[in-house]
Parts: sequence; structure tokens; C-alpha cells
Amino acid sequence: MEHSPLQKARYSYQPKLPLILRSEMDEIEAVEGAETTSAADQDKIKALFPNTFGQKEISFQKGKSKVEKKKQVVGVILSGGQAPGGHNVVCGLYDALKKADKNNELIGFLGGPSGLTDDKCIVFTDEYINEFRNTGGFDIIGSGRTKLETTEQFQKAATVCKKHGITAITIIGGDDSNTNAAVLAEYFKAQNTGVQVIGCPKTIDGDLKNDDIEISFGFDTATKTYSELIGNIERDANSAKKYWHFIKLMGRSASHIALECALETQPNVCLISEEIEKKAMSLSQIASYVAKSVADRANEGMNFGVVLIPEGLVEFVPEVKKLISEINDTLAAKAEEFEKAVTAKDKVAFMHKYLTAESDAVFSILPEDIQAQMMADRDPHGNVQVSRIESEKLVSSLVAAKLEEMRKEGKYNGKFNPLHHFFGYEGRCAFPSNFDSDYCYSLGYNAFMLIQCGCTGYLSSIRNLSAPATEWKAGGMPITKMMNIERRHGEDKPVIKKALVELDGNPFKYFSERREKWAKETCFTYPGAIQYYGPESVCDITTITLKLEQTK
Ligand code: FBP
Repeated sequence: MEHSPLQKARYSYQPKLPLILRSEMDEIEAVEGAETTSAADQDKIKALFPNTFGQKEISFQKGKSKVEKKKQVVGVILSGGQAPGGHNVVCGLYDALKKADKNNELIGFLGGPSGLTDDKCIVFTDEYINEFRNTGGFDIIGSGRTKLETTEQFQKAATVCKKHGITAITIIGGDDSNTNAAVLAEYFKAQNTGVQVIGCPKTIDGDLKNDDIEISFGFDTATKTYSELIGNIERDANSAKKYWHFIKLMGRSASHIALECALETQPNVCLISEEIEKKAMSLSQIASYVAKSVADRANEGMNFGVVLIPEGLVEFVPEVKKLISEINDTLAAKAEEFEKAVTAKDKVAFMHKYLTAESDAVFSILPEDIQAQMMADRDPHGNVQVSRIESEKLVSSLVAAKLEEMRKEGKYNGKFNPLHHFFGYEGRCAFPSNFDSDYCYSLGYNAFMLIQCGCTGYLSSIRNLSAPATEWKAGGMPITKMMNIERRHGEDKPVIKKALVELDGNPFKYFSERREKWAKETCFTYPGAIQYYGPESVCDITTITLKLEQTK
């Protein structure tokens, strides 16, 4: 295979480990901390995880290792959406395991969690793994979204582990995948299989974070990639002075990506779903809010600007949430009748018939394309896939209508030429930034340290991340510590608590204190491309979100 000059150069990049993990392994001691509980619903979580609940925090410190050495055969799985740095987690795991004993083995399960249950795997070699060092993507073994949750799947997993002599499984995934890692760990322990399970916190969305996990990997690189593109668009807008750019950003429900990109690029408007929900804003209020920036700038002769929109926005607008839920119910209850509606017009007429008056009014103001998107593409649970709804077009069309009203009232006299963008997949497989290269390698290396000292049901935790890598702290946190009970598809389920944007947190406060100025003036900042080589002050810095979160 031919490689680009950057890819070749990145092969020789040596990721930075926390100082403690650079020591000889027999000089690293696993120190136990306090016993843990769960984020909420302690009694229920304890009852569901009788063998793994309440385990102690682990931190690695200089000392004498108490590890009883044995041959380790570790299985690794990449789960869910791609996030830059996944390859380095695997490389860190591999290097640690081979450093401990060159006879140890790393087995990669192919295509996500189903690789484990279907026994599709490869055994890593130096030659194979070296092709993937410090590169983006999950193509080293592929990923998938199969959930490991049924007893049948767990039994199959146990059989496959026994067949290969596997001593531990590492699951690299987001909140759902690591919830399943905790359930698998509990099952393996209850069945006395002797197989440990360790998770690693992945997702560009940034919603797997808490006191113990400061950031999920991939968020840094993905937001830097989107911010580069947004900055470039801002500069284009400021040069041509004729377009308003509406940019939707990936990130599922949480608005962390949009907020970080706003902090990096200072656009005119950035909508934050969590705030919209808190203020119970309607579509019309959102349109007025954006239109005000457009009109204010037009008054100053600036008919251009940039608006950022988080992917999950529509789910957080109460009236749209209600509409989506009615559409879901109607499509489930009247599936046969809906099948008979052939044209877009028939489908819209069908929906008008069954919606409540309130939701029908919201449905009626949506552009035709959006109406069609609301009725199409349901996921396996019968829900509308909100990520496929072009909310950037929805917001811009509502703003256009609002501006026309304002024009009639003599409150607006500008030109409004909107352009639309969606940034998501562009950022998920970028070459990991130095931060993600270092962080991911450390997470993988540390996961092996946890395996060696017999932990199961833990997340690999590397902390103090806004300091230089030498000062990072390494350890492990019981996954049950991060769990609570949530209602999912009509059932109470133990899950890792999802982190949404906190409206009283430093990153949002910093943004909200400045946004009025950004809305009126042109305060754009241009972050440029990720830099891999050069001064540390440019190449090794992580997100503004993390920096502000760690500012007291
Ligand atoms: P994860 O939670 O699996 O990390 O997903 C990240 C993500 O990129 C979301 O931001 C996005 O909504 C989703 O994946 C898209 O899913 P798909 O890759 O299946 O299109």
C-alpha cells in the first residue's frame, strides 16, 4: 500500500506516556483508593452488579508491583462510531503487553462486538500493527454497533474466549459500549470464567465524561478538524461578504462539539440544545434569535455570517420533540396505512390526519424536505433518526421567513443568502492530534496495566489532561461508579450517565458572556489546521472546553 508523506512521518512519532507509565513495569504499584458507589440509584445498581459493584479506585504510583505474572491473551474490540486515536489505543495495549512478556498475545475482533460472538478475529503482529501507528480510522480491525447485552451473546463470548485462551477483553467504546462492558464483566465474574473486561472511553461526541474521565478520546481531533473548516468558512465569509453559512455539527444529543467549535472560532451564532430545552424555546423563538443577528449585522452593512447548529437540536425543542414522538407513534400504529401513501404529498396528508392540532401546527411550518425526513429513515426501534434531519436547512428557512416578516414591518432591509454545511464524518478519522495520539496510547497502555493487576469492570482512566503528558495520572475507575438507572425503550436500564453541556459550567459561561458581541460584530478566529510538528504551545494543546473545565 502507498502512504502519504504525513502517514510515513507519523509512523515514527513516539506517543508520550504519563511519567509513571514510563517506569519499568515491576516498579509500578497499583494503589487502591476508596470504595466506590454509583452516580445514582445505588441499591438498584448494586443488585444488578453484585460481583463488581463497589470496587475500589486504582491509581498507579511508583512502588513495587504486586502483579503475579501469567501469560496474557487479550482480545480487543472497537465499538461504535469512529474516533481519531482508536488505533493508538490498540498500539498502546499491544506495546504494554509485549513489554510485559513477548509471549503475550493481542487478538483483534473484527467489525465490532459481533466479531467476538461470531469468533472473527486476527492475531496482531509487529508488522501488522506498525502500519497503523498514529493514524486515524478504525480500519485496523473495523468497528460495529452490535450491542452485547443478551445472555446468549455472553455465553457465545465466553465460549470464544475459552477457545482462544483469552484472559481479558478490552472494549473501546462510548457510554453504551462501556455500559455493556460492565454487564459483560459482571457476567464473566458471576460465571467464574476468569476473563476480565476493561473499557476505554471513546467518542467524538464528548458526552462520556465525569469526575474520573476528563474527556473521551477523539473529541480533541474532531473538534480541531471542524474548527479548521469553520474558520476557513468564516474567512471566506469575511472576504466575500455575501453569504450566511449554516453549519450543522455532529455530536448526537449533546452540544459539546458545537460549543467547543464556537469557543475556537467565535461565530456569530451557536445554538446550544441544552439551553434551548431549558428555556423551552419554540422554533419561532429560535428563528427570531438568529434573525436578530442577521438583521443587526445587515444594519451595519454586513450581510454575511456563520451559525453553528448542534446535530441533536430538534430533539431539544419541546414542540418538535412532541411532534417527533407523535410521528413515531403514528407510524408504529398505522404502518400499513402509511405504506399505501406513495407520493410525498400523500404522506404529508396522512400525517396531518393523525397529529394533534398543536403538533400539526409545528409540522405545517416545516419545509417539505424536513417533513419528509421526519417521516423517513426510522431506526430499528422505530424512532426518527434526528441526525438525518437537515436542521441547518430547517433553521435557515425559518430565519428567511422571519426576515421577510421583519422586512414588511420595516425592521430589516438586508440581503440573506444562506449556504448549508454538515460536518461530521470529515472529523472522525482524521490523523489524531498529538494530544489524542498521546492520550489514546496511554489509555491502551494503562488498560493493560489494569489487566495485569486483575481488575475487571474498570474504565482505563488517564487524568490531569490539561497539564503536559509527563504530569498525567494513570489508574482505573469501576464502571459501576458512573452508572445510574434510565428509562430506555420502556424499560429501566443501568447505564453510564451521559454528560450533556452544563449551563452553569465554565465553558458555557465563557461562551454566553461573549456571544452578544460575536452576534453583532465580526469576531471570527481562525484556528487553522492541526499541527503535528512544531512548538508544543501550538501542537500539544487540547480543547478550550477542557482548559475551562479545569479552571477553578
Ligand atoms: P458514538 O457514540 O458511537 O461514538 O458515535 C458518534 C457519532 O459520530 C455521532 O456523533 C453520530 O450521531 C453518529 O456517530 C453517527 O452514526 P453512524 O456512524 O452510524 O452514521
